[in-house]
Amino acid sequence: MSRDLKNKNILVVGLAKTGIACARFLASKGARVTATDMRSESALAPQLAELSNFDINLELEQHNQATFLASDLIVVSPGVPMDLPQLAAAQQAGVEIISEIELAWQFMDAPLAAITGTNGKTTTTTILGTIFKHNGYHTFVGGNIGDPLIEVAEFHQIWDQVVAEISSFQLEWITSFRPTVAALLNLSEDHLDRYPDYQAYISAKLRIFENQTEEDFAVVNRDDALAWQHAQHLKAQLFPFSRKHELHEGIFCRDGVITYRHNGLEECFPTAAIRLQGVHNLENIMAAMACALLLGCRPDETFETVLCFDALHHRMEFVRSVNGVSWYEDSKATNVGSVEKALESFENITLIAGGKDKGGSYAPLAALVRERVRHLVLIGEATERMERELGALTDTRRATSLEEAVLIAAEVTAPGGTVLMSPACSSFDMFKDYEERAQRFITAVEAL
Ligand code: UMA
Ligand code: ADP
Repeated sequence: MSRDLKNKNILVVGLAKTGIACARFLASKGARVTATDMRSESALAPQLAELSNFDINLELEQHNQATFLASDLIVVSPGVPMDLPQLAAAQQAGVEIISEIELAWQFMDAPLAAITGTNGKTTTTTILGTIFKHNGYHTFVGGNIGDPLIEVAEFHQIWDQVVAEISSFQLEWITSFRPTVAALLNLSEDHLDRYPDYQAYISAKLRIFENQTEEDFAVVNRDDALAWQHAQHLKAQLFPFSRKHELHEGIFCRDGVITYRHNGLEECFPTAAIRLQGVHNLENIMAAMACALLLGCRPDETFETVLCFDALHHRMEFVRSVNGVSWYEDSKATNVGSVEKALESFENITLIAGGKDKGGSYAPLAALVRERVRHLVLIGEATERMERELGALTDTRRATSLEEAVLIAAEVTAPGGTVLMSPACSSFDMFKDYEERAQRFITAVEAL
């Protein structure tokens, strides 16, 4: 599939990873490209260097309404909010507006497996990409996971399979984006600093199924009541995965065996030798296996990959043991849903949490905090609200830095306990990103 971009006036909004890749791609297709970003030339110096060989107009430190209105097409980066007034005006004037994944889709020839959900996207996307590669497919893995999806079309390669991690932000401006297999892992509150309410976030996520037809598949978590409820009226063939229900059509786990059933065919896989820990990872594995098998992978190679797969960094990762206390780092747990899974995985916990508040409720953690968290150490902007919602349930302390939180946790945790940094918040109040937060935690724990 492709469309003619030659001599079209195209505006790229946002000039970080996504915008740079889009501007490069559009210019290479002969479009007249303008790129706009609220940041200054000096702040964008590294990004602009990547565009030095391309003829691209820049409009920096502003979003000029006239440019939006004069464009034939606008391509929006995921980090740009949908309610930007210039976008509203352009939409009203009939200018075509798309997201970068929509542009990528319009230039993609390979089957597309797209993974969304509040948690587990990166893990599932990575497992699936690895399965495809192990099956001998030339595979592109990208999207929210890091490499913009448009790169699939940029480098003139012929791909056998494309695996995309898809966020709600990326789905906001799609028009025809149509995955051959789309997976919805779960739904819980997140990004309420961007969306007016939870329903708006859910609606954005569900758009992953919007353009699918009965030829396509929707892989959905049967055990997530909300996801399952929303999946009942999809056009695509529904292919559930479950840890709790036996399924006639779908993939499920019972008594240590994963069973895949499709069109009367059955394959069984014993789980005992799987290295990836945690019930949530079993869900990620089943979702990835369903996508792979539906897209033609061989069962043996598929499961071989699963058996060899280890946890990704910063997702419930063991750091070290000190004086009988185990220290775990789960910096990627930036919402309540992911912290729930971490708390379910341990007992006798000292929980280090907090950071930049995303506007959701912490109340869903209350029962687990009461039952399993002996000490709660809070950091960052969310401290007050977390203390209000959870502080009465356990011994709760405040720290002014992550390093201080580590020292407090070391002091209060008895041998046999677990210290878990699983913040339930994003990191941007105190750190560059979740990786820096993880590294600072690891350094502080190593220093104990
Ligand atoms: N900007 C404007 N005007 C605005 C808002 C932003 O000009 O009104 C500019 C900023 O100054 C900045 C640029 O837009 O220069 C930022 O664009 P971006 O946030 O889309 O950044 P990218 O580097 O292109 O990263 C995006 C995704 N970022 C977000 O969704 C916020 C990356 O996901 C993704 O890996 C990348 O595209 C490649 O696809 C990150 C993320 O945090 C990891 N995602 C969220 C999450 O996982 O929770 C959804
Ligand atoms: P995402 O890309 O959706 O943020 P990751 O795979 O990066 O997902 O994991 C983010 C956090 O969510 C980590 O703390 C991880 O332990 C947790 N997690 C992973 N898979 C799941 C799942 N299926 N359900 C709930 N939490 C999960």
